[in-house]
Amino acid sequence: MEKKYKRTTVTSALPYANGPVHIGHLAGVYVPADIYVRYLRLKGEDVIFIGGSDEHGVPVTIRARKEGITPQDVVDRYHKIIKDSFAEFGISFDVYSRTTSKTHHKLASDFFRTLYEKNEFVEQTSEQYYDEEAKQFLADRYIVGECPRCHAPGAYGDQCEKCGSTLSPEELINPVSKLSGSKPVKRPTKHWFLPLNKHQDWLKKWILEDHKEWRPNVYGQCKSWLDMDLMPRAVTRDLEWGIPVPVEGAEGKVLYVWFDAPIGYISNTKELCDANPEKYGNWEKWWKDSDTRLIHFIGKDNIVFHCIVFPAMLKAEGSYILPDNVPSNEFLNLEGDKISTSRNWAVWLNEYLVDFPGKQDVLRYVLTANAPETKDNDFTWKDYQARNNNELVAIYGNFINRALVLTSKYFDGKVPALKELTDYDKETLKEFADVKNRLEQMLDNFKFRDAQKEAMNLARIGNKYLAETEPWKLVKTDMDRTSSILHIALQIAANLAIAFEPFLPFSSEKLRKMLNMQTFEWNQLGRVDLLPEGSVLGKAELLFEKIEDALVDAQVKRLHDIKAQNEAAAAEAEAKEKSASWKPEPVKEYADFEGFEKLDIRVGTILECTNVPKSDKLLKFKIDDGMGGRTILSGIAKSYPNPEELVGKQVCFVANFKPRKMMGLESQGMIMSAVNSDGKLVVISPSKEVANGCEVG
Ligand code: B3M
Ligand code: ZN
Repeated sequence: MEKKYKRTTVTSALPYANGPVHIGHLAGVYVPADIYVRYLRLKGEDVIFIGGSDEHGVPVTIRARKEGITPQDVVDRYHKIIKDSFAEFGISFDVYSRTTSKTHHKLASDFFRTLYEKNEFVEQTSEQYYDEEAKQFLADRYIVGECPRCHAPGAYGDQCEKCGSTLSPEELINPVSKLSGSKPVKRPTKHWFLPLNKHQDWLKKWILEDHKEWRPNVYGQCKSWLDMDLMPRAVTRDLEWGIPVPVEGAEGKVLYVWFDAPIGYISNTKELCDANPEKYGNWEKWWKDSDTRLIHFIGKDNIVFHCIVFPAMLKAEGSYILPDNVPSNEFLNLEGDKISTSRNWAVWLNEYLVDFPGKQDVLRYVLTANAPETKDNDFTWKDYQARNNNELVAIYGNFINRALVLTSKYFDGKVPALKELTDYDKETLKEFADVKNRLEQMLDNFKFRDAQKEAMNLARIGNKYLAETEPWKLVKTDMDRTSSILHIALQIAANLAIAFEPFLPFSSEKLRKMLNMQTFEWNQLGRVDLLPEGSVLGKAELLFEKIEDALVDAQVKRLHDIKAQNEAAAAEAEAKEKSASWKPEPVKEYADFEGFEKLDIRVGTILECTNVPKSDKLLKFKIDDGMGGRTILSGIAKSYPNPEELVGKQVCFVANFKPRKMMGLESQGMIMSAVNSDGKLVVISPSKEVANGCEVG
């Protein structure tokens, strides 16, 4: 339902302050939110943009334990890094605060108490795992054990990272506490639950009937939840890090991070308004006035919390408005693989800024051009380079540069006069008449990808206009015509500065200065009298510069190296796992001596040992067998990455196997080896040197 509104509260998911942010965060949440907010601001609408760090929850405590520092140290470090990255990328929050703030602790605590006093919770005592050595209840992530589905060791109490199954700690086979390594025991503990089942009916109507306009991915996920029976959800935890549960009998318990985090949006609004009441007014109007529109920008893994759980909390409290839309993106992959913090498979914003200084807009552009609005999408460095060189530089930048340089050269840097319009001029300008409407259509519907494409189309029109009218040639013969052409080109440039502002704020600001534009409003879009004749332009600078191969090749190589490291680490872990659970094979049935005697086993010295071309399994051995020598092929290449290390060693081999051909080579026997506990093969040698060709028996 479209609603009439007076102001808009825009929130963007609060990132966990347990690591820096990467391009996936930017593409999924912060760039789209920022585009939207900048657009509304340009339109002169009343809007606030709320951000902040999510500083509670188990991941923070895990990181702290790993590094031997306090959770507060962890969040202090990453809050700063994240906040700085956002500022550098021009994410224009009105406030970026944190959930460890005093304001938030009080507000979240009061919120809980209100619901408690209104009887909106149900209390339930259940058995939970407890670590008797560490003397504390165990969060799901603190319990590991064998996965009940794929039987991999080391699965977490909430998820097996091997097979991806969602688990509960009770399902783990042989659970162990990560804190002390001891076996956890069950203990009763009381918690407060939000009975989502009580809210199911109105949620169903509110989303499935009244918000059919939500993005299909969001609507679809909500529907699959609402088609099932919703269950009460625990909103408290036995944990030390968090906001204490403010009721009696809740000692040692804190609010569940997903209960306090969305309230962080409200706390941060309050902090903003309290600090600057003249500008922002009372915080409550942003959250409790039915003339306010509330929009949450989030990633797809947060949909249920923002569309079902948080609205149920707000409704239960009673005085708040509900979100009008929750534009959620799908995921961005990197070079074909899922972005992963633990595997370091990411482009970290703080690192990007070091490697590509001043190129914030380029990344913003590429992430929007490729935004995962309706499905997961892929970021590749080649595409990044191509979009910069072929679009930003070759179209937008080239057009602006030509218009400004020609004006400076032939008209002394002053906007030349419009003398006369040709049909072609009129046709070109006509394309601009409707630009404002077209862009609004897209932006109002959160179609940022399409909107940016449309803006780039305008640049394309400008570029084509100059290419076809060729003012650099006309200047010799027809100064009047040149004057008109550049006048028009400059008006197009002014339009581009406005149209691109939400997407490429740094470049728009640069262009605004180059064009010496005083006013800068969305409403001016489509007008062709933005730069009056005679007005003096600023200095022409390049808006974008070409990105050379070396720069992106270095990034691809970095990722390549990370992948190789990850694969080596995984192989090592797998081998370790294999040896840990290894047991000798059961002994085979009795065999008779004659059977054994048929095999002719001898000792020989390895003279040469090399890889067989085009085979990753086979090694080729030249053996001194005391009888003139022989060649044997053996499938042990994976166990001996440096085959030359075997040269000079004696080995046992079966000498009387019928020769057979492999990869076009004849093998005369079989090298004997032991299969080790890690699956690797080890060749068998006599314990002291013996004569080549002697028998083993
Ligand atoms: N911190 C999860 C995340 O970063 C969570 C979002 C909270 S929004 C209130 O994906
Ligand atoms: Zn599993």
